[in-house]
Amino acid sequence: MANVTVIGAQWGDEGKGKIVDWLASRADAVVRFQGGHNAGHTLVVGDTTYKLSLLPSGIVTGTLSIIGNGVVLDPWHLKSEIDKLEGQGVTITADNFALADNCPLILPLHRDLDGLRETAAGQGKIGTTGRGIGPAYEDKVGRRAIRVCDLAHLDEIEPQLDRLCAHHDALRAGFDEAPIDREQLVADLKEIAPFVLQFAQPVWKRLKKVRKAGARVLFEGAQGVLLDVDHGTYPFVTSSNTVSGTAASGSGLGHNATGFVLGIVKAYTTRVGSGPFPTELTDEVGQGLGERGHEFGVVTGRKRRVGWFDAVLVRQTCAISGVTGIALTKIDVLDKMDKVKICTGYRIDGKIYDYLPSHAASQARCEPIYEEMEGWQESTAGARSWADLPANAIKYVQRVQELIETPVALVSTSPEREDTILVR
Ligand code: 2SA
Ligand code: MG
Repeated sequence: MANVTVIGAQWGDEGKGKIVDWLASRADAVVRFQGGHNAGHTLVVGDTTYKLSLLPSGIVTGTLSIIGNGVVLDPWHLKSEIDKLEGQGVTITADNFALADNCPLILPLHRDLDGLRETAAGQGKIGTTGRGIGPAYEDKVGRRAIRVCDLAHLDEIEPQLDRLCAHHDALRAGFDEAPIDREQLVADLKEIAPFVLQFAQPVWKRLKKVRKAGARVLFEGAQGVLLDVDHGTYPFVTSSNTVSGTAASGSGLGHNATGFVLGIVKAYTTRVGSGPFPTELTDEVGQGLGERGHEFGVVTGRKRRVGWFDAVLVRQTCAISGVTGIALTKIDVLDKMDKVKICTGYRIDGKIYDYLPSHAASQARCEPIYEEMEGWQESTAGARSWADLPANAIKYVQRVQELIETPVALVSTSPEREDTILVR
């Protein structure tokens, strides 16, 4: 196996955790390159379920795990996630975990601002995870972030704090919030600094060394391409680039490091948070899919919105992200349905589209055009070979592949590691 980059090709929650875990056992290093602790990756290994939202999935198997510079890091969350995993028997040391020293920090003031804005927006809210992701990225791009490396130099932090607080105090005043308590912030940072710094280093150097030794690197994307800040359903997106190219810039490697780009695609569609969703089902069919698929957010516990498979969107995200092949997940959730539908185009204001246009209000007016297929009454759950699948399920997979113009490389038939069909 050469390097592999795993990305979500829909709105996140495609089942990346399982596939990444499956691949991590064959990789020498696993790298997170964007997002923060807004990700929710569930790993089921034997009898144990691990829920990760920040650490790379390789951590569970002891594979070298790296958080790259493209991630925004909440240091207190890092500690609590590590403590929790250690409680489950996972060992985490500087030997198997490295953190980019140029990662921007998510501070309590970012979480405050995320919450204040969402509350103020009312019906118009984005439906964020409330973890301060957006405000932290704003400060990174606005050149006023405090980064991991600054934790080693807190005695020199005042000028940086001046810039940060000038910005945030003005914003907070607009919400009638008290200014930042600088002393408290510095005291909190001082307390957490030694814990974070034991893992901090220039990870681009570590990766360079690892690659020189011929290691296979697995890049673990979070969220999905439709949540990409450029290419997603803007403004209902997250604040990072979720496309495969970010694996390079978000870890300090050249674009040629990304290798095989594996897009994770759910056999139907889900979305958590607000924003357009052309194939959304608000009836009992959607209700059934949501229940059978256990569609609840890992981080926030929110109920996910559910709909039919949208081939238009996935064709677009595969193109945008240079997807080499897809892993089709949760096909068993479609078992025992009379008919299954696939969206093949949109009608917007009377005009037919074979892609999702950029304009937000037009996206919200998309009416899906469906193709209907016969369902299958047999169970696909736990199938481990192509021959285990019912004929109509095979037809469905083949039709998906044709419509998205990208080969299916894997089919996943349960959360279990081994319930995976290798197509090629
Ligand atoms: P944010 O918090 O600023 O990144 O939110 C902005 C939008 O991005 C969506 N988003 C997600 N969508 C799906 N899964 C995500 N991770 C968790 C999970 C979510 C959870 O895997 O279950 O537990 O709720 C994730 N993270 C961000 C978010 O819903 C907003 O639409
Ligand atoms: Mg998730």
